[in-house]
Formats: sequence, structure tokens, C-alpha cells
Amino acid sequence: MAEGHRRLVAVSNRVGPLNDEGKAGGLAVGLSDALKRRGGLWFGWSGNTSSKGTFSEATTEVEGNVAMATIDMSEEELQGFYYGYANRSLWPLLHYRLDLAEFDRQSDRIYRSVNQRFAARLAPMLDDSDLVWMHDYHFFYMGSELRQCGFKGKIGFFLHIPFCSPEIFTALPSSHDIVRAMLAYDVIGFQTDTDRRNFANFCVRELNGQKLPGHRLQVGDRIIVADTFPIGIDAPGYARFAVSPEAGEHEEMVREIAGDRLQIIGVDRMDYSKGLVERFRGFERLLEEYPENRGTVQFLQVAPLSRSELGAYVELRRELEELAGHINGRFATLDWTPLQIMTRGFTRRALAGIYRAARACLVTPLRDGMNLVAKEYIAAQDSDDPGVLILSRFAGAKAELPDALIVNPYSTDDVARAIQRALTMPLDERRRRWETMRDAVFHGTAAHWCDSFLDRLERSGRDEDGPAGEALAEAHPS
Ligand code: ADQ
Repeated sequence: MAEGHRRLVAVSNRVGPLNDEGKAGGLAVGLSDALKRRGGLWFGWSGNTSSKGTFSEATTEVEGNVAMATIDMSEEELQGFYYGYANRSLWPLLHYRLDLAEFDRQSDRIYRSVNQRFAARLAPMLDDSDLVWMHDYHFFYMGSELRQCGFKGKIGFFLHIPFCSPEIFTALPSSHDIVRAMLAYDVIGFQTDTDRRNFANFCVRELNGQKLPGHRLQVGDRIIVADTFPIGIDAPGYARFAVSPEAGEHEEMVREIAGDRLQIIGVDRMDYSKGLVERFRGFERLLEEYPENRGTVQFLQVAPLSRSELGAYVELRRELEELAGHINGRFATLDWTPLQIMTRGFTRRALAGIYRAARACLVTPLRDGMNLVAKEYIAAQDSDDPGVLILSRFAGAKAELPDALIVNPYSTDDVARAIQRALTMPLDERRRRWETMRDAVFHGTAAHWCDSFLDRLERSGRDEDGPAGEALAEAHPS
């Protein structure tokens, strides 16, 4: 097949949507665009459980030159793989929350077997000329399982969430197994240089690997590429959403309700990595320390429920509702409620309108791979009167958006000071900061992310990389 026209095979836990009707996130936007351009297959979980689980018949939907193939999981697979190992062990650990991470042999076993089963189901659908691209922490072992099934083509992997420091990752009983399995990939992509370095340091310190020029790593006789590919949004598309009639209605509604008050917005899945408790405390500190804001600002936190089967998430919801009640009880007046929390979802157009009505957006995760809300907020702003982005130093997006007001989300005082600064920032400074951030968001789009990853994957194993998967120690002396 001609270069640049290999079939793309994408693998992610959830598949689709292929056509963005205003609901898709960065991953879906970037991938569906690339799949449609090259033709391809998107493979993953159907979202359903059945007694046959990963042995169930695959469901395939074809639209033009793209097929979407999905299989079920059994209830036991879903519990052990998704709720267990992926979200009770890996998610907290990779977000530096060793205190919340639980490790048990049973879910470790099921996680490996689901990876093996997904690989066994995908293998017969592949041709060695395909470019296979796996996504995220659900599929660390799947590349090596595909190799076991005999697949010889190129396989890339992208981690959407952080890769924690080796000191923390080694607490995972299977940390060595996971990283050794990841060496089956030809290219591993990370959101930031920090994540890439953490992974490389693990390979060096724990597996006696070595760093080679060109963001390559050698472990034993295996050489792979580990590089940084920050994910983006469809910025021009998002900017258009923000001026659509639906966005306009929502912007108008928020402005009408706010009246003369300045609106602050936060939009996050209800997840402990997003720093919501710390953010609420920062808002409370603002009202304590800068009393001129009492009655003149209001904060809307949109926080759709996520993984609500897990204890840590139930506890977080309880804590947030209690804290919101405490803050409102302490400061509210008959005609003013300082903080509102909503768990409902919005269409992306509606959300873009809400962003546009907000003078400041709080994106203060304790750890985040990238954080697309930060980029969406920037893309949605009105160039004549842009709002201010307050961004955690621990969000991947900070590397590309240093002109946001950067805060330490753990410091209540720092967050309060940044909100005060955002609320009082003169228009010319708001514009200046926003313009450089807009340029970054329009440059690092979802399409750019996808193309640069796939371009690196196509080039892997050639030139300086040497043939993939073969003994290369002699060709690349340290
Ligand atoms: P998430 O942790 O889900 O993604 P994020 O990047 O912020 O975090 O994406 C959330 C998406 O959901 C945004 O597009 C946002 O607009 C949307 N959303 C949130 N609340 C909504 C609501 N109420 N209604 C409608 N839409 C809503 C993971 C990683 C991130 C990484 C992404 C992509 O944790 O760090 O940026 O993958 O790689």
C-alpha cells in the first residue's frame, strides 16, 4: 500500500462517534477525522455486557470507508478490567494518588485476560500493512498480545493520562510487567515531556534501559520511540460552535441570570483528579479575603457524574455537595447564591455558549493528562471581550498555555488570589493573554495531534530507528 495510505486501525475502550454532532471529545474528533481520510477500522468495547463477554459476536457498523467493530464484556470482565484494575489501580496511581490505589491479584488477572481477548478478536481483522493505534491505560498489554497472535505491522500507543514518576509507579505490583509489555509498541506517545521523561526514567532505572537520541529508548535489544504529542481540539470547529444559535441562547441565558455579576465557570467530570474540593475552598477563601466580591460574582461548577459505582467517587460527590452547602449557607443572601453545582451534561454547542458568558474559567486539576476544557474555553471566547483562564500547574495544558494565570491547586490562597486577579484584570491584558493562547490552541489541534503521531509511527523502524523489533544493540552503540 502507498505510504500515507495504510489503513488505520484504532483501538480504544469506547468507540465513536464517527460523525460529530456536537458531542464528541478530542479523541473522537481527531481519530474519526484520520479514519475517514485514510479509511480504517475502529475497534473496542460495545458498552454492553453479556454472558459470552469477549467471546460474543462482534458488531460491525460500516460508514463509507470506515468500519466500527465492537465486542461485549461479561459482567465479571467489566468489574475486574474496567472498574477494578483500570479505575481502582491504574487511574489513581498514574494520577499520583497512591493513597486511593487498590491492588488485587484477581483484577490484575482479569485486566491481562481482557487485553489478551481483545487482541485475539482483533488479530484476524488485521493485515500486516495496517497501522494499529491503541489508546490509553486500558490497553497496556494489548500490543504485546497482538504480537503473540503473530501481527508484524506497526503498533502505536497513546497515553491520555499522566505517567507518574517511577518512585510511584513501582508501587504497582505489575509495574515491570506492564512496561516490558509496552516495549512491544513501536511508538509510545505522551501528553507532556514530564510524562515522557517519567516513562524513560522508569526504563532506565528499573529495566536497565538507556535513552538514545531522537526520543528513542533501548531496553535489552529492543528500541522504541517514546515522544510527546499533546492532544488538541478542533479549534476552528469549536469557535464556530460558540457562535451557533444554540450557543447564543445559552450565553444569553447565563448573562441574563448573572445580571451585573461576573460569572466564573468550571467544567469537569466529577473526578478526584480534577481538584474540585480544593477549588471550592479557593472560592470560599476569595469571599473571605476579598469581601467586595460578595454579591458581585457567582460560580457555576458543571460536574457530570462519572464512575459513580466506585466508592471514591460516591465519597467525592458527598463531600462536594456538603462543601457547596457550607459555602452557600455561609455567604448567600436572599437574592444571591454564590456557588451552583450541576451534574447534568450539555451539548458541546450549549457548553461553548456557557464558556463565552464566563469572565473566568477555573481549570485546577491536581493532575491531568492534558485537559481539553482549558482549550475549549479559549476557543469559545469573544475576541472583543475574552475571559481569563486560571490553570493548574499540574494540567498537561500548562505547557502550551503559559499565558493563563497559573496556580498551585493545592494552595487555597493561590487560587483565591488568581480568581481576584482574573476578576479585576483590565481588558487589554485579558486580550493580550488570550491572543497568545488562542494561537496555541489553533496551532495544536486534534488533527495536528493525530497527524504527527501517525507520521512518527509510519517513520518508525526506518532510518535512525533501525528495523522494528530486531536486535539493534550493535547498530546503536550507546
Ligand atoms: P477527561 O478526564 O475526560 O479526559 P478533559 O480533557 O477535560 O478530561 O475532557 C472532558 C471533555 O468532556 C471535554 O471535552 C468537555 O467539554 C466534556 N464535558 C465535560 N463536562 C461536560 C458536560 N456537562 N456536558 C458536555 N460535555 C462535557 C482524558 C484525560 C485528559 C485528556 C483527555 C484527552 O483525563 O487529561 O485531556 O482524556 O486526551
